[in-house]
Amino acid sequence: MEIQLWREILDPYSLAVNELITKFNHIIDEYKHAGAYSPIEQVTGRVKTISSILEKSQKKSIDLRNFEEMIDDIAGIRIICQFVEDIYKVVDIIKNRSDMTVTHEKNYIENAKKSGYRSYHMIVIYAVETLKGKKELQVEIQIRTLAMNFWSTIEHSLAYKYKQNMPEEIRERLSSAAEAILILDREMSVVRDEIMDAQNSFTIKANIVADILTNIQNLYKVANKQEVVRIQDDFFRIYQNGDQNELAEFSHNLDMISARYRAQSLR
Ligand code: 0O2
Repeated sequence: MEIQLWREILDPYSLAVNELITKFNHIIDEYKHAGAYSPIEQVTGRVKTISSILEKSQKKSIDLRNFEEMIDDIAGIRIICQFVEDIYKVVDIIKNRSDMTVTHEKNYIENAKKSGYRSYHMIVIYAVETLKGKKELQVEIQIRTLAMNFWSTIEHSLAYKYKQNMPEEIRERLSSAAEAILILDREMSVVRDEIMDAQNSFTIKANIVADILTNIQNLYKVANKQEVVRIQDDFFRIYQNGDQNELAEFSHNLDMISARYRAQSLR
């Protein structure tokens, strides 16, 4: 097949990957703006290379005329979570979306692969709009924790290096590293609530501070300078005390002062 033809076939997959990365990043933003903990930590994506498609087709005896149907991970999205519990939340989010339909699921977390690989895989049908019209594509979404991702990245490069001939010693080490990763994920789950509380209050505080700073900045344009300097000093004092409730109350009062100035400027 000519390179130009490959490009035409693979272009919509690039579009799907880009759109989905944007959409999943938007979910992270929505959680952040609501001051809530996001079950998604990071999103990446890729389109399989032509050589990798050819390699997989050969390995699985796939007729190249049917490769789009037979290879379900031409477009791949990887979602990284902090905790195992988050993975199932992301699975639910994906199942409830109206812009993709789940066709297959593989839970390699409950049923780890022989290699020790753990991850949750979903194949979804996702539609993109091209100049030739709507095209429905298969996209593989891999969802895993930071720890699982660490292991699988290392295993993937070693498996690539050794192909079928991975030395037994390395295989054993990888297997015990997979055990360690499993224990690490379990430990993390135990302290999850505490970690989430800390992260939540950090995000809420950061949002309050951002609101206060925006208000003070706007007040400089309309209010008496001395009053703004006094407000700013009050803010620094409260900020240094570190009390979140006091900061929230200060932010609320500042909102009212700003509203008063806005009303005055409209008169
Ligand atoms: P790449 O280079 O990541 O794209 P199946 O026919 O269902 O048994 P299939 O179609 O390969 O096998 O599906 P599966 O098992 O769900 O694996 C799909 C992808 O999961 C792989 O894509 C890998 O990305 C990842 N994966 C699966 N098993 C392992 C493993 O043991 N170690 C690591 N590191 N990753 C794994 P590709 O096309 O193999 O590779």
